[in-house]
Order: sequence, then structure tokens, then C-alpha cells
Amino acid sequence: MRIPDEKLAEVFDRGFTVVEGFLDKQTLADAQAGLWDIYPTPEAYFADPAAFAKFTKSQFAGLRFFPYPSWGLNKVPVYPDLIDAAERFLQTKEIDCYKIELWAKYAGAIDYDQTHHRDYENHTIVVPRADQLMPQMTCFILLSDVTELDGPTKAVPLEKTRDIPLGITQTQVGDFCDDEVAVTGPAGSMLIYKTDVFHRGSNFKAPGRSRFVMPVDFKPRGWRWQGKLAWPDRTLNPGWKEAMVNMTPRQRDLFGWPPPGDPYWNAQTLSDVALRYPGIDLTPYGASP
Ligand SMILES: O=C(O)CCC(=O)C(=O)O
Repeated sequence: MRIPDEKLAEVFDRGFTVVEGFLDKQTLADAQAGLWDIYPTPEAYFADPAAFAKFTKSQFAGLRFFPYPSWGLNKVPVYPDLIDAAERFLQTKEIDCYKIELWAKYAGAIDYDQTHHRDYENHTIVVPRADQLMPQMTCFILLSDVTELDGPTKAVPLEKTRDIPLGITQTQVGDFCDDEVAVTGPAGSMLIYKTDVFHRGSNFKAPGRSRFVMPVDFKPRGWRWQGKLAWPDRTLNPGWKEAMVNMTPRQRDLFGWPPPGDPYWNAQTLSDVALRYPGIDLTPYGASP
């Protein structure tokens, strides 16, 4: 769904918003099917948690970076309505998708509670601007239903923390617990938040529960002090080539591909990129049909 302007305005005013029913049913189903190439299904996990001890090692053990084995997952971060929202939020079409993750959590694997923190610390090497100029748009796309029992993200409205200098990234344990809002919603919903918003991961409140989310982050192009992943470093991973072949020029541009008309493209680069990416349609970049 197209994200209404009021929802994007809420991200600036309150620091975050939750959009229910963001992904269409088919996109959600394809993404959910792709999860099981990577993670145990909840049924498999809870039938024998000891077989999946790696999830007990840290809260972050269930994180996997883009790309993924299936197009069903790889197409989610370039979902057209997400690109549209990022362009409108960042107020430019010159944007980068600078980080894509999947995150699986299983109740009982570890305590997922966190203290409130601002995420910018590993999204920029400096700090966000208080005037909100050139913000980053950080998102959690829910791929499973998230209720109060399912370890929802808990976010603190900006108005409660405006007095805390932006250089501070952590609060004390217990602070703002009365102010935090649980990010719940059916699968396919999306949390959009800014990197200066205090929030935290929370623990499951019942056994046998699991949570699957896809965090996806965008930034305006050009602010080189922002970012997290270097896409060239991910190109040898399964799924990258297929994803690039399947994407449109607009979608590839989010990863830094030279756009149609860029001086990068000449007879040699068209020919050799076609060799590297069998099946890719390079006619928009000047290749002969
Ligand atoms: O998993 C979550 O809900 C939030 C996690 C988080 O905020 C973090 O690890 O930075």
C-alpha cells in the first residue's frame, strides 16, 4: 500500500509510525515461504530447540544480511511502495538502500530484552542532525504476526526524550518503560523510525513464540558518513545475481548500480556486465535489444 503522507509526517513528529497491511498478500506469502530456506520453522525449532543451539549464542544470532536464496525475500526491500515512501520521506529520489537484514527470534533461545538505545551508532560515523536535515529512514517489516507476547520492538515517542543530547545513545535500565509503545501488528505491517529514536528489543512473554522481521534502511545519497553495508562485498552470496537480474533499473540503483545514461556504460561494460549477470536485460542501459 502507498504510505499516507500523515504516516510519514508522524515519523518526523513522533519518531516512528506503524503501517498495518503494508505488504500485499502475495508478496508477504512469497517472503514467508523464503524464510524456511534460512531458518527453522517454528514447528521444527520448538520440536527440538537443542538442535538449533546457535540461536542461544547472542540476541543477534538470528540476523542474516541480504541477499537471500529466494527472490521472494530479495524483492521485499525493493517493494515499489517502500521505494516511494523512502523517496518521499528523504525528500529526494537520490537515495541508497544501505542495509537489509532478516532477524529471526525464538522464545527461550536467549533473553531478548534490551535497554533503550538510538540506532544511529552503527548507521553513521557521526550523529543525526537535530534539525532533521538528511535523516535516515529505518524500517522493520514484520514477516510474522507480532503481539505483546512476541517480543515486539518498544519505541519511545520523541517528545519524551527531546532533552537528551543526540550524542547520548543509551538510557539507564528501566528508564522510559512507562512511555514506550509496543510495535505490534499482523504480518505484513511495517515500523518506520528514525535513528535518533530511543527504542529497544523486548523478550517474549510466552513459550513457543517466534518473531521474523526484515529491517531495511535508506539514506539520502551523498552523505557518505551514513551507511552500514558495502554491497560489493555481498555479491558472492547466493541470491545476489538472481536478484540483480530480476530487478528494474530503479531497484538496482538503490544498491549503487550506474543508472541508464551514466558515462560508465559503454560497449565493453555492457558486454562484460552481461557476462557477469547472465539473463540480465541491459537494454535500458544502451545494449542492443
Ligand atoms: O529486535 C527489535 O525489536 C529491536 C532490536 C534493536 O533495536 C537493536 O538491536 O538495535
